[in-house]
Amino acid sequence: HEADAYRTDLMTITRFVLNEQSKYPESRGDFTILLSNIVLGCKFVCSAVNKAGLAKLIGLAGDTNIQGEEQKKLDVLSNDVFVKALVSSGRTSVLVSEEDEEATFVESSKRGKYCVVFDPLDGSSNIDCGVSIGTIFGIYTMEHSDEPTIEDVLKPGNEMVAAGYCMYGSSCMLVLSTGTGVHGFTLDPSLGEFILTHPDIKIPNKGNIYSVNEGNAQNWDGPTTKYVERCKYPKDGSPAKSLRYVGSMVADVHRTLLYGGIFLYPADKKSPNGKLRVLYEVFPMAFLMEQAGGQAFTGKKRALDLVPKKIHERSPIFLGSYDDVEEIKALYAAEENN
Ligand code: P6P
Repeated sequence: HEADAYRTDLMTITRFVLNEQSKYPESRGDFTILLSNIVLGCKFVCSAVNKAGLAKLIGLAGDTNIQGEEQKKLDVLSNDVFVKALVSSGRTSVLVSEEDEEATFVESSKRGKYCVVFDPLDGSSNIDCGVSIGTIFGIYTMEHSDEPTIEDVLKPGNEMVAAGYCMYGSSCMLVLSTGTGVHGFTLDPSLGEFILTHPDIKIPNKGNIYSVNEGNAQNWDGPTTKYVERCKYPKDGSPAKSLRYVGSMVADVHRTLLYGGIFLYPADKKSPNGKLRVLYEVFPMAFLMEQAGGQAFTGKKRALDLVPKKIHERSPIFLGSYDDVEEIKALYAAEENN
């Protein structure tokens, strides 16, 4: 019973996805195979990140190790692992990675019905100081059997069928949604399995944390400036919000998802489209936030309704607790009207 040291009804991520798949009798298990390859990539990166300090994996690209081999930076290594795992899964046709200028078109003999957009190691500038980093991914299905083209990944986020991230922190946690809620799985290194630890995550409707790089304050536009002012000096006598900013999107979004609050990467005078990338940072996190009962806004529209023109396009993003995002939407709407 519960008091046993070992729970015996281990719900691994694979079993969980197979349960989901059983709802679609016609499904041939393609998604399960795709996901198991994404999971393989996450396990590899988790192991490499945890060893990085010891194995000097964090060296800059161009260093050579004792075998005189070209020492790859961890994000380059992670990208190689994910691309190889996704291509060899035989379930993908187009891949977009933050690390690759151009999209990868899978050779016809290995093509499948999914297109995956991903950042293999987001926040990698934080590796050297041991701050949590992560992998972010989004999945589209290809609706045709012709030659794949770049149009197959230049789609609005509202056409994504699944999205998730894996955070490499004090524990390795994979947060996933296939469109029926958000579920968190923690890696048990002794089993090498991701175990369901956070079923059906829901973000609190309102939070008392705001998360933004205040260092950009001089460049913000009116609505963002007003909103952050309200967080710090509330007019209605409510307590001021806390500021929490890790500078690693996966860590900041994961905290927002579990504790509530709002994460902002606004446009500013220097970067009118903000900094975060639409396909593999904004869309997956917006997908998860909506599935968890929150929302994601670009300053102009619902983030998932953006239609990217380029694979590395950026967008401002405000995401998190439903009511908190409503407030900043009202400030942008008010500016529109005057
Ligand atoms: P800034 C990390 O480099 C990253 O891409 C995201 O993970 C993070 O949210 C953002 O940039 C931090 O940017 O300008 O605040 O350092």
